[in-house]
Amino acid sequence: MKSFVAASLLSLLPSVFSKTVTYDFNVTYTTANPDGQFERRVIGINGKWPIPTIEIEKGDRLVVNLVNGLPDVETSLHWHGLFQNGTNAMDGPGKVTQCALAPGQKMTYNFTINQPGTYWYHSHIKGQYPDGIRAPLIVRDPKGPYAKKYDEEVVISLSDWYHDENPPLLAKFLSVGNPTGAEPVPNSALMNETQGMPFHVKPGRTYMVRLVNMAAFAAQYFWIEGHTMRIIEVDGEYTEEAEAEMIYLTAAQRLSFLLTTKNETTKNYAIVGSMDEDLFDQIPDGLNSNVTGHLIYSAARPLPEPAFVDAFEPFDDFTLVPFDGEDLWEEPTYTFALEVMMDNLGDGANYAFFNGITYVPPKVPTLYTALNAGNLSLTPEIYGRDTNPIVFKHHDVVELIINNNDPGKHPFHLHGHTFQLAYRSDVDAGFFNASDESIEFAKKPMRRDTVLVNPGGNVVLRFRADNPGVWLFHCHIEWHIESGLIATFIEAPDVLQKTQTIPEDHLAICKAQNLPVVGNAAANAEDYLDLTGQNLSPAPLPAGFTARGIVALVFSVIAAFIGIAVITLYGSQELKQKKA
Ligand SMILES: *[C@@H]1O[C@H](CO)[C@@H](O)[C@H](O)[C@H]1NC(C)=O
Ligand SMILES: *[C@@H]1O[C@H](CO)[C@@H](O)[C@H](O)[C@H]1NC(C)=O
Ligand SMILES: *[C@@H]1O[C@H](CO)[C@@H](O)[C@H](O)[C@H]1NC(C)=O
Ligand SMILES: *[C@@H]1O[C@H](CO)[C@@H](O)[C@H](O)[C@H]1NC(C)=O
Ligand SMILES: *[C@@H]1O[C@H](CO)[C@@H](O)[C@H](O)[C@H]1NC(C)=O
Ligand SMILES: *[C@@H]1O[C@H](CO)[C@@H](O)[C@H](O)[C@H]1NC(C)=O
Ligand SMILES: *[C@@H]1O[C@H](CO)[C@@H](O)[C@H](O)[C@H]1NC(C)=O
Ligand SMILES: *[C@@H]1O[C@H](CO)[C@@H](O)[C@H](O)[C@H]1NC(C)=O
Ligand SMILES: [Cu+2]
Repeated sequence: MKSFVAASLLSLLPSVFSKTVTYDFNVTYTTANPDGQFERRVIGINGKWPIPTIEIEKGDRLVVNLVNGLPDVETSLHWHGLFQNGTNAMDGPGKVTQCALAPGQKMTYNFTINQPGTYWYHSHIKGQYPDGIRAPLIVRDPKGPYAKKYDEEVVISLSDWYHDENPPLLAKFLSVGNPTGAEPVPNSALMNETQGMPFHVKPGRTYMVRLVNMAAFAAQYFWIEGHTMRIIEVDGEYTEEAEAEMIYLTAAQRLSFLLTTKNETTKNYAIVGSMDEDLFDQIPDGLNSNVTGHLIYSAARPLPEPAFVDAFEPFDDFTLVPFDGEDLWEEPTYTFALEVMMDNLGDGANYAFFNGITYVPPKVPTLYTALNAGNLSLTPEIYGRDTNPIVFKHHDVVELIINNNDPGKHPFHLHGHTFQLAYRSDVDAGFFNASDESIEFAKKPMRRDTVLVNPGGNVVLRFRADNPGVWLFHCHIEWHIESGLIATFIEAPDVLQKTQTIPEDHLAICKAQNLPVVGNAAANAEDYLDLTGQNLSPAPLPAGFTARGIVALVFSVIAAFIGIAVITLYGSQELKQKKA
């Protein structure tokens, strides 16, 4: 009897002690020079950059009172990796779960966090977070399985940095002048938003190091000279301990490891991050893809330069095993494939596609459509052709196959869930072949929310549709978000209608901008099946044009301009007129 009382008291403790952590954030411009090469305008919070790391404990409520103090552009915040289970409206992407905040507008994000682990938050408005509005979000777990195995914890972010602001880079990237879709290459790699980060350690101790890659584009290889890392978490999911000498972290991925320091303090060690140059179409002269920090045992001793490594041989995250030992979810009830492709459209620019569709935002945030569509909410068409809508029923076991028909690496991210990585092919394996019996799925697959897909390869992911809501699935290379590599998953909208509503201050954001809050993707609230006037991507290229043709064309237009090949001008005029 006594022990029963004690146990039930204990189970009450979390709710008794859970607290509300409140931040007041005014998004503002400021200046910074994180790589020591160039001072530029950045997007900060409350006049400061880097912006605050959010720290909270599992079970706590996070309240962020957000003001858009930028005079000229809109903003919103997304809490990367948090499931927002029951609070879909707090997820953050503009035109998906809310209207973006116009200059001067304010709203409150307010939700509880029941997941421990390493996360981050960033603006989810086109191309904005590379300009600085990104930081770690740490959910501590004093009762977690590894809590007693380390003495201290510390966060280290990895990122990339551009000297130019995103809007002009984007205009050049997504234009007829860049028909091959070459992504702007960062100027520098950063570690903790700086270079030369000092990490002072004590001998004979164990640290839990939380790594977060907040880059716009670059994945990084990461290692600490003379030390082994013991991986215990990826993207908020605990794993069985796994030893690694080198880690590969794509944009948006996180990973925690235990690091036991040496007993001697006679030497310091380089901590190295190295951007994956495979991602870059060309390596600009003078680019240093590396960033160095130091594990400092003794401030009196020298800080060594990193040694060169001959080959990058990082730990393969596919081999990780979840700490809870959960088996592969068998017998999917909903299986579908997304084919990744890059191609030009009629405006000559290079776009990214899932199954032939490049994402274009709807007129009404997709969540608002789902909540107001009655029993038509299960009909994908109402969400608009180019939002790439896919509807799941409650408790579906979803199997998502990604076939990468592109020679680039892509880190795909799902909002609202972690997924099991059942299978990942090698480079150039082609499309996933379900009848190939030599393919073996992981029996206890690692779960995470962002996964690397190899060039020309495929992955098979599984998750349960147990979180009613509207969740984006997209590549986390910011350039590819901008060129449309996004699909919209609408999960159990019928259940959503019975359980969730939109806070008044969110609706007020839209209303003050005269943006519709009901209706289908075309803002038609009378007839949800009539999509007349919906936002659509540019029309396809006229038959016979190829990316190469456009390169030749652009070149000849320049030539024509200087009076050599006047005739090709006709070609370019035709191209412009075909733009939808
Ligand atoms: C936010 O910052 C901007 C720019 O500094 C300032 O003009 C504005 O008054 C601030 N708003 C609030 C509510 O603090
Ligand atoms: C946050 O939401 C909770 C639960 O709905 C509510 O009690 C609380 O007042 C809200 N806080 C703010 C600052 O809006
Ligand atoms: C990295 O930056 C974060 C946020 O400012 C800080 O909490 C952390 O201690 C830094 N890490 C190291 C190793 O200094
Ligand atoms: C460091 O010292 C501790 C305690 O004396 C010992 O248990 C441990 O094995 C030593 N570690 C190394 C790497 O020598
Ligand atoms: C960056 O590090 C890699 C791996 O050690 C090395 O191959 C490369 O030369 C380094 N780059 C520079 C500019 O030092
Ligand atoms: C949807 O709801 C309408 C009106 O509430 C009803 O007439 C119609 O039969 C329903 N359709 C389906 C497919 O359930
Ligand atoms: C898929 O695998 C089956 C069985 O190995 C094989 O017969 C078939 O040719 C494969 N299909 C493709 C498109 O490779
Ligand atoms: C969401 O919460 C429900 C219980 O309310 C739970 O069954 C489900 O597993 C949760 N889903 C996620 C993704 O957290
Ligand atoms: Cu991509």
